[in-house]
Amino acid sequence: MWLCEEMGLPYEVEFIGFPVSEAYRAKNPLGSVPFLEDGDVAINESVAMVLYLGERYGPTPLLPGKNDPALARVLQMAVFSEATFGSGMNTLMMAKFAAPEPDKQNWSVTAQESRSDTALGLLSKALGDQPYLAGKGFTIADICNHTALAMWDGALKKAVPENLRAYRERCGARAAYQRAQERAAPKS
Ligand SMILES: N[C@@H](CCC(=O)N[C@@H](CS)C(=O)NCC(=O)O)C(=O)O
Repeated sequence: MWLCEEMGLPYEVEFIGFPVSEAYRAKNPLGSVPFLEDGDVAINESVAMVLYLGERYGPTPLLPGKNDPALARVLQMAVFSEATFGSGMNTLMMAKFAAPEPDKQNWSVTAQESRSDTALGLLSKALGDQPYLAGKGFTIADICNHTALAMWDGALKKAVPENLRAYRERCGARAAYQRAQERAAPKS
């Protein structure tokens, strides 16, 4: 949704409840969100979705072209957001909100927290004192990492280094993000 807003692409949002319906599971056997349908395309995995949309409906400055030196960094950090930083987020949220009390800080949870914390350190280092992960320009890598970061310091209430706190605010202040938020969770 955020990328569609950034690129000015029209889109429709379908809200689903959990547990998901059989009809939804028939489309997406994982039963997870997000899920993208675009003509004959029907895919899960948020990073694949933003790369697909950027490529299919670009060019866009949010996804550097093949000769742009920023391309490798954008791909690296987009994949990192889910494959490394975001990969433990479901486990940590289930431990925090659903696990029985004695299991909330068991060995696996503590190990995952440590791995996520190491990933957070890499994210902070990759950003450094730049405004965005690939430098001055906002890209798909920022959409992906802002989302994982919002789970880390939002739902999980974990600490973040100062540069990432300011980065989260900077990304979240974008008009496109605000519009997507409004459509995802209308205030009225
Ligand atoms: N790697 C996937 C993660 C998808 C995911 O775990 N989504 C969560 C919500 S943020 C979900 O649907 N959880 C419920 C479930 O898996 O049953 C992506 O980036 O799209």
